Amino acid sequence: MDFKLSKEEQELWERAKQFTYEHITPRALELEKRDEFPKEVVQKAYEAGLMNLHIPKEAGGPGLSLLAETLVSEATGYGCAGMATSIMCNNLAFAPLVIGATIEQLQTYVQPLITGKEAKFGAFCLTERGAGSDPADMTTRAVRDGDEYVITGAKCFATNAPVASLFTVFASTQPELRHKGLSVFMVPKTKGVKIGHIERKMGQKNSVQSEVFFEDVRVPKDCLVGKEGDGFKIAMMTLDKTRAGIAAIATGVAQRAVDEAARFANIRHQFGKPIGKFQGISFMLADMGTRASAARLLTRYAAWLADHGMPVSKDSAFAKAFASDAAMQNATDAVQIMGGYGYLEEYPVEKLMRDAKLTQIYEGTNQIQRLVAGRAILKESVNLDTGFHVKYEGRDPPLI
Ligand code: COS
Repeated sequence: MDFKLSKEEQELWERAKQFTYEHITPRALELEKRDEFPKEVVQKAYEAGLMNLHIPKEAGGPGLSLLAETLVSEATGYGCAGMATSIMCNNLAFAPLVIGATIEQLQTYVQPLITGKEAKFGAFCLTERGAGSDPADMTTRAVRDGDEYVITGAKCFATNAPVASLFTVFASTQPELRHKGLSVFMVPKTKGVKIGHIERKMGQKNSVQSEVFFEDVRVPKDCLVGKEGDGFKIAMMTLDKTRAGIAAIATGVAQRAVDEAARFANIRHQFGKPIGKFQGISFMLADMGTRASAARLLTRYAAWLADHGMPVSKDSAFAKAFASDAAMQNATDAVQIMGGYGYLEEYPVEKLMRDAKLTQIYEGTNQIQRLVAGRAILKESVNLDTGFHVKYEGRDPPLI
C-alpha cells in the first residue's frame, strides 16, 4: 500500500497550500467581517486552476480525480472553511451534470462557465424550507409543455446562488411517485429565477447561501439531465462523492486547530514553563492530532474508492461524519488550550469553532451520515459469515 501522492497530486497539493498561505489565511478574518461572497479571492483561485477540477476534458475541464478535489478542499479549508466552500461549491453544483448529462449538454451549459476569464458559478438547488434531510418531500414542480419544461418552486440554503449563472434544480415531474418522480434540470439565470433572502450565519461567513425562487421558469427540454425520474438517484450519487469534499474541508479545519493550539502551547508560559510541557495540554494535542490524521485518511480513502469506481456511500458517510466531528472537537479544544485568547475575535480559533459547526450540518447532517452508514453496514451483514455459528432467535444467518 502506497500512501504517497502522485507527482501531479503532490504538485496540486503544494499549489493549493501556497495559495492558501498567500491569499486565504491572511485575509480570512478581515473578509469575514464583510459577511459577503469573497469575489476577489475566488477569482484568484479560479486563475490558479483550483476550481472545476472534475469537469471532463471534453467539456473544457481538467478532468481530475475526486482525490485531487479533496486535496484542494483540505488546503483551502485550512485557511478558511467559508472560502473553501465558495471555491469548491461548483463541484457540488456541477457533479449531478457530470454524472447524468451528456457531453453535448456539458459543452453547451457548463463549458462556457469554466473557460472564460472570469470565474462563474453554479448553485445546487435541492433543499427546500420543508424538505432538508428528506429531499423526496420537495414541492418544486417541473411540467413538460411542448419543447419546454416549466419549473415552479422555492429552494433554500443554496450556496453561491446569489452569484450563480447556472442552477442545478431538482424538481418533481411526477409528485405521486415521491423520490421516483424527481428529475434534475440545468437552469440558466433567466426570467423568473429570483434570489431571495441571503442567510446570516454563525460561521463560514466567507460563503453565501440564499433562497432561490423559480416562478414559471421556462427551459428547453434539453435542460433535463438524464431521464425524468432519475433525479433522486443522481442526487444521492452526487452526495456520495461531494461529502468527501466536505470531509476534506473539515480535515483542514481540524489540522489548523492542532497547529494553532500547538504554536500557542509552545509560546505561552505559565508556572515557569511553556504550557505544552504540561501533560494535560500535550495529551489534548495528541488526541487532536490523531483525529486530524484519521479524518485525512478516511477522506482520501473515500475519494480513492470513488475514483476507482467502487461503492462509496458508506465510506464517504464515515469520512464526512468523522472529519466534521473531528473539526468541531479540535476547534473546541483549541479554544480551551488558548483560554481567554482562544475566545477572542483577533485570534483564529474562535472562527474555527464557528466554521466547524456547519461541516456537521451541510451536505447531510451527521445524523443522516450515520443513517447512511448504519444502513450500509446492516445490508452488508446479511451475507456476512463471521465463523461464529449460533442461531439468533432461531434465525441463521441473522436477518434484518
Ligand atoms: N446511490 C444510488 N442510489 C441510491 C443511493 C445512492 N447513494 N442511496 C439511495 N439510493 C436509491 C435507493 O436504492 C432507492 O432506489 P429504489 O427506489 O429504486 O429502490 C432510492 O434511492 C431511495 O432510497 P432510500 O429508500 O434509501 O431513500 P430515503 O428516502 O430513505 O432517503 C437518505 C435516503 C436519507 C440517505 C437521503 O434522503 C439523504 O441523503 N438525505 C440527506 C439529503 C442531504 O444531504 N441534503 C443536503 C443537501 S446539500 S445542501
